[in-house]
Amino acid sequence: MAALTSDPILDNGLGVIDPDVYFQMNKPPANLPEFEAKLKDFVKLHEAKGSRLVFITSGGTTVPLENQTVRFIDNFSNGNRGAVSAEYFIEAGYAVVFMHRQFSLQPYQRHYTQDPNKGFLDYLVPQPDGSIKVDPQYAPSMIKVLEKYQKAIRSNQLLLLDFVTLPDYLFKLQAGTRILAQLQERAMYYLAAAVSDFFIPSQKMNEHKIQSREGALTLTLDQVPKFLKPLVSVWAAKGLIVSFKLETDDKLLVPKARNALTRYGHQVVIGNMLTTRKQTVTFITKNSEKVISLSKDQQAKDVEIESEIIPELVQIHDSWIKSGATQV
Ligand code: PAZ
Repeated sequence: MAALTSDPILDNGLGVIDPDVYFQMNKPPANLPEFEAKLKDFVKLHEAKGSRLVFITSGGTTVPLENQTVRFIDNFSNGNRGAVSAEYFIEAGYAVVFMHRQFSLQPYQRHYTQDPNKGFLDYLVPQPDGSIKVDPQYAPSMIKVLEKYQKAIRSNQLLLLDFVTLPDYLFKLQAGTRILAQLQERAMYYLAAAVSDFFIPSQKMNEHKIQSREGALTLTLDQVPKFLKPLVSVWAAKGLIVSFKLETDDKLLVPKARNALTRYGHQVVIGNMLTTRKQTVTFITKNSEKVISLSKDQQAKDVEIESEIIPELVQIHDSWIKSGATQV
């Protein structure tokens, strides 16, 4: 880690540091070499096979408040969007790198890990001979999920990689997108993780646990550098880049999504509102805007909106590979 001798280079006069400076000033996660090795093997395999690959980010980043972290800031995301999407991408024939917040929802497993009234053991029944079986009431649906999961694993279509903190995420995003860059247009980046916009640089953080005897706690957070900029223009320049934009004020959603597209120059922003994100999304490209909503009937049948998002993206990716353009 480079020593900080003066103010960091600011990229816009608003106090936001340049992404390169961020990487010089912060320590990479200890498991970055292992992350890179697994990803390189996976990419090599799929490069040889000619597969299309999608790099999904999923779940929320934590923002540590102390270097020896006891406390951190977190956000609401449980990784549902990413985990559901991964299943539909696999169904569409993609190899999926699933970079998720540790312990957030995972593809296939998610069907059995998010019921607040049921844990893993509640799906099992002990047998008189000492063995264990799946409770017959869950078996028919579980076997379908299990078969899909095992097929994805057997055919090497799914690589699970995790992150926890914001720096962990950022270093892995940079390393991961650079590794995938060799697949050029065949790679899609589906950035569904809820990444903090604010953080405390490690050199400004308390080393040890913040003490309550010091009274009320006032925090000053710096803005996280705009990583989409180098991702789009350098790290993954040839790939199809899909980012998500989450808002709570619907007046802001489309203007901010369009602003992100103009600012970073990537291909697709999918806008969603916090309260309706499972029913409605808005696809925004340079020349188009398209709302995808589940009908009442689809909602009653528990149709997942990702079953409509992913085919739409596959079409855009077809066009991106053929002509380097997105036509929706
Ligand atoms: O993980 P989840 O299913 O609970 O939520 C998904 C989501 C809302 C985090 C995602 O769709 C999204 O909008 N991600 C980008 C958030 C943002 O930084 O604007």
